Amino acid sequence: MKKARTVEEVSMDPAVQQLLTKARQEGVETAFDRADAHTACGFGATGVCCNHCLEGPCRIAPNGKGPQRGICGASLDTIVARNFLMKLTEGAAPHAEHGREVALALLEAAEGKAPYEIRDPQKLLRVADGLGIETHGREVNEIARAVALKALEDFQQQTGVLNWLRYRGQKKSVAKWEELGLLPVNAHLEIAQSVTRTAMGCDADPLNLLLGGLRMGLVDGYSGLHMSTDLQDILFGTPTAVKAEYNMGVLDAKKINIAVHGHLPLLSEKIVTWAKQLRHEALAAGSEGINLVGVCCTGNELLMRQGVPVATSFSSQELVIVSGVLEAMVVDVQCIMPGIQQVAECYHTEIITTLPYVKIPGANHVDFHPDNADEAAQAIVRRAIANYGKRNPDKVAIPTVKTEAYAGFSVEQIVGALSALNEQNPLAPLLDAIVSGQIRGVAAIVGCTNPREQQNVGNVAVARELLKHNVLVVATGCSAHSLAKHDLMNEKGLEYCGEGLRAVLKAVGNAVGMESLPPTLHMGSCVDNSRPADLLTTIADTLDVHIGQLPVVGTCPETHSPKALSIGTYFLAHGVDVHVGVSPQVKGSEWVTQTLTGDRTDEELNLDKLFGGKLIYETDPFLAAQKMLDRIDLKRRALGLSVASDAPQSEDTVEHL
Ligand code: NFS
Ligand code: SF4
Repeated sequence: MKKARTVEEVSMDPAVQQLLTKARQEGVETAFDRADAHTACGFGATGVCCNHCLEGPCRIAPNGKGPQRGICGASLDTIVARNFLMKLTEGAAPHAEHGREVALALLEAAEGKAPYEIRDPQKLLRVADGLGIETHGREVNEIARAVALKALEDFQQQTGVLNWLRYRGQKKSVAKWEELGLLPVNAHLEIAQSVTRTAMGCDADPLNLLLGGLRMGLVDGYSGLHMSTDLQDILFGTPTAVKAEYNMGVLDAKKINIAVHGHLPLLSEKIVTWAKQLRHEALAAGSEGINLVGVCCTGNELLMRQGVPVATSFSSQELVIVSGVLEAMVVDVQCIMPGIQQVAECYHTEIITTLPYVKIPGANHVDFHPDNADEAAQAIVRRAIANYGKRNPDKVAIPTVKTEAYAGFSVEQIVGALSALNEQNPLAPLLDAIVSGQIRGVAAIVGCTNPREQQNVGNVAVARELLKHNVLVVATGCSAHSLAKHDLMNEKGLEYCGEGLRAVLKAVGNAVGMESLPPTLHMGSCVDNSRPADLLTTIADTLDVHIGQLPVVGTCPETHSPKALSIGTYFLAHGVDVHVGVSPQVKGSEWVTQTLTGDRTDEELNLDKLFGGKLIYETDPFLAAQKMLDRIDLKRRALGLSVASDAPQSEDTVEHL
């Protein structure tokens, strides 16, 4: 058995360190302990194990020893590419389901069957317009219904192209995908076809399988990210800048604490409402009120629109319970560790599942549908109130750690702030700064934390290094939690920024009455990766270039989730370079690896040649940042822009733009 890591080796977050120490003292096992106990299987870790039929599992040793084909004759490259496609499908499917769930809720709301209202009618009009829906002289609910039906078409139509791709895709990229025959028809059809092509005896061509992976990236991007964000903004409001608190110190021993965890804001928005309305019941139970805290991306959704504080990110989700003050953890879908139930059983916390397709043995279930949203939310809040009396004071220990951080940077908010500098042409100040080199490029830090990795270290180190070199950093998902907790979303983090970047952040901040914009801009949850994508589309269209020509990168230093891979693939399809700091499990095939990383020297196609962007796999955050800066400079040169004097001259070239 491997040696257990110390709490400092597990996380750089002092609150996580304190609670993990407490958990270990109380004999409570968490994901960090299980990560120490597990040894990764070398075959699985390199993608060479095939389990797609009952003849197998077949595994191919990449060192050439033993059988070199599966029993069916599948080659090493086929097996690795097929496994990779399966991962991308597992990433795209939950995001597409997210889009569909929200579309259904919008439809029911518009038809008066679900208790939601349209909080941003202006966005509704813009989205309807973009989708080619007539808005003139029509009622809000009538337009909302038409938008919802257009969204649902993207899960039903048998011919054509995803409506959301036609609407949100950059025209130049769409033309490229069309030329390659990659345009998805409907998300469900594509996902079913993807599962079919990975089934035994179907697609065996590694290149075709990887192209199938790109389709999954597009499905994730348009039926998952863009659709979810657009419809959620319509229903719950488009985020504006908000100051909120992060980390375990947001728990309140005097109040009834409810953690909302998962991804869909459909239920959690209602819990916000009912936590306020049932306050008198909480007071009657002897508490000082109800305190809602967020975990993972539900946390991000509520943070962005409601300023609800965030307790923690993915890898430390169980530790919120270890504080001993959590009356209930409500979960919907995605990134919910089944382990929360074992931890909850050591305290008084009730785990409440809410979707019929996401249950956990031992947890209680309150069935949620948009039409019973109010009843479900009330029932959940009342359960939490009832649990307050069961709290064991001997087990209560809340770390005092918390940080203030800004969030709420939707594209609308960013453009709004920029227009304080230039009302006629809001993007001009940003573009001028990029052209002059004051801002060297833009990076989106996305993705997760991972119990096998030292929590926050990769996310924070990559961010600091990029900031130092004047890269404007935006962030989403759990990586945004890492940055917020370590002062990269408040004024303190400005010390990490290079001079040029700091001057721009201050100038824009001053124009909107702040001392400065924060060093990194929180753009939301993982589905909100649509927001940086929209920003890039706007910038590229203004400059009349392809998104892939812009000096921009995406990076997920600490990911655990296939969703991060499918989001990354979406950006790769645009020609954006994407760094991943955790192995994407393709190393077993040199062919697959080099096709993705653009390192193949033969005349055949690779990602870089096809789209002008490639996968960068690098576990060391400093080297990763250096490689990203290198690519940023390469793209600056190709655009004829100045390059910082400290930039190394790369031997790399941009192949296909
Ligand atoms: Ni994204 Fe959000 Fe967090 Fe990772 Fe999971 S919560 S959808 S997958 S772990 S960022
Ligand atoms: Fe083995 Fe082929 Fe079956 Fe995979 S599909 S388990 S390689 S026989």
